[in-house]
Amino acid sequence: MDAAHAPAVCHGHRRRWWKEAVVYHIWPRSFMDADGDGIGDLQGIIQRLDHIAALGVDAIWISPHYDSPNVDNGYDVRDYRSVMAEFGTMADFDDLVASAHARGLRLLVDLVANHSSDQHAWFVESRKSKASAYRDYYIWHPGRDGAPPNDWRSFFGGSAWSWDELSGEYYLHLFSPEQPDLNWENPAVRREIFDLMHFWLDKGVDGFRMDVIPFISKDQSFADYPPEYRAEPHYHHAAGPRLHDFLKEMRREVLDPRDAVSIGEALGVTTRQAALLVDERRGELDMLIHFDALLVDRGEGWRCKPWTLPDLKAVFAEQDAALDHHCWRTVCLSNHDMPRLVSHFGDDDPAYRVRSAQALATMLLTLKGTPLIYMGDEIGMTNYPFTAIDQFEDVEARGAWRVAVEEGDVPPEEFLAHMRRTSRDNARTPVQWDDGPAGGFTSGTPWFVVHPNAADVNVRRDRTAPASVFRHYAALIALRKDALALVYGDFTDLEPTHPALYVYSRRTRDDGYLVVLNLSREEVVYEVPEAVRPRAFVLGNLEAPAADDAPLRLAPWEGRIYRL
Ligand code: TEU
Repeated sequence: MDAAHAPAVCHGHRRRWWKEAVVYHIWPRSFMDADGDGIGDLQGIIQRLDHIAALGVDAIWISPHYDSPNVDNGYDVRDYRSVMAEFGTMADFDDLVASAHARGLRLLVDLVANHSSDQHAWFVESRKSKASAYRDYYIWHPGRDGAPPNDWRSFFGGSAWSWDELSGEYYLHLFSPEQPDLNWENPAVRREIFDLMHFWLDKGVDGFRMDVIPFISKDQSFADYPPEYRAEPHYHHAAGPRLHDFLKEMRREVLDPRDAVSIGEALGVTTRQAALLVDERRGELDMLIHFDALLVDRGEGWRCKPWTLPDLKAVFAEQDAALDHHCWRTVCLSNHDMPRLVSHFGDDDPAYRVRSAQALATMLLTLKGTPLIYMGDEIGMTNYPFTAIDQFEDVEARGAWRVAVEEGDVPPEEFLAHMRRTSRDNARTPVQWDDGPAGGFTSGTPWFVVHPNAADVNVRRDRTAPASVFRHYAALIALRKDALALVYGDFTDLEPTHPALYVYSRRTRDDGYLVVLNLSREEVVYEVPEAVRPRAFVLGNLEAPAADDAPLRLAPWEGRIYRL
């Protein structure tokens, strides 16, 4: 059916392109280097657009491409209207938009609007004096009794307030001191942000991924954390009093008039609050990047904690209960802040790496929501074997080390054991394109370590291997294109407590699929419940099962999709 005649509603959901889309996320610094300086760039992305298009995805989101001193790799923006020099020029950006669109790929950019760089002209002016016209662009406070105004902590270690010697006040930074928080209470700041969004929409971008957007509204009493939030302050920061007003204004001023899609990064948003942010009748955001699944094995800060498959399944079940047909969501199992997908939820032992990456791909592309694929996961790239703190590049890792090991009493070995599993740097090693020097990422010296397994795990090899992660992604995406039930169908978890299997159905009134995933190293025998007797096997990561395969006999990390 052609789109013009397609019904505008499917199974109770308003049909929108971004609900049916699959999004590919690029962290430009480590994607592909075209000019040999060792740093990924926009021309590198253009060179590899055919790889992305071959996956069958519909849109690309690029992490920040703006001019930045790179204290936090681009999430500290110095100039919102220019391109980071290492990544190229504005002409390269225009080229990227045109080249992506020519392949039917939409382009989303990252909006980092909770904070800027301390080198942004606004902050440079703001800190000059209390009388500066830009003073109220940021959040200044005289402090209380010679100490910071409250107990708020930076996500990167230490107090969230820094004393500014020159102008004699504290300023707020929920992230590093080089990332001062913008003051959204000031209408001029909101105007600036909306204007720069128009600037990029004028360039042809199709929407935004919005960095820590729930943090933009601050409790103006600047009181200490309420006791119940002290251990998990992100829940406090994400519940500011004017958040919904600010988002509605942004929607009115920018997103609706330009028909731009919005994906809010939602650290600290509870599942119940999520519904308020994405209910389409309220006019705020289109969808969120939810953290409960990503953090299912995370203790405080950099610590990991044990998790079970039922814990993970409970997250998706809870989301499903909270988000009705007026709401939409993403499925995000990895990104530039998280460990590698196969190392996190799969099994990166060479014996199971490919198969478990394929099983997880099946989950990512058949759960309910718009799937976000993080670069490199489509070939099953793995965590890096870090052994010492000086191998880490990330401001978060270094800040955590300072607080835990240098100023605290955590033994270095304990810190490193956790960090190997949780560090953001795992996802930031260069994409491995082939088995040549630097994994084919650059002809120069790569800015960051290349994984030692690049000779085995690389795009060229994976795409032609008998068992390919890439081809499995492509097959799943192709299946999804023709299967509205996998997009809009009801989600039902059939075995919420099973320790190894994830079994769920996706059903509309007249169509349906059954997904059976063995997320373990053991073979599992499974009797499918009467109510969901599958009619036909559709897709799996192993040989098609025999027709009389009942009960199902699932090999380690086997994933199958059946038609109901
Ligand atoms: O991330 C916010 C965020 O969720 C992280 O602090 C995350 O919880 C942590 O890194 C997990 O280890 C966004 C960006 O995605 C991140 O790259 C930036 O550093 C951060 O905001 C500040 O802009």
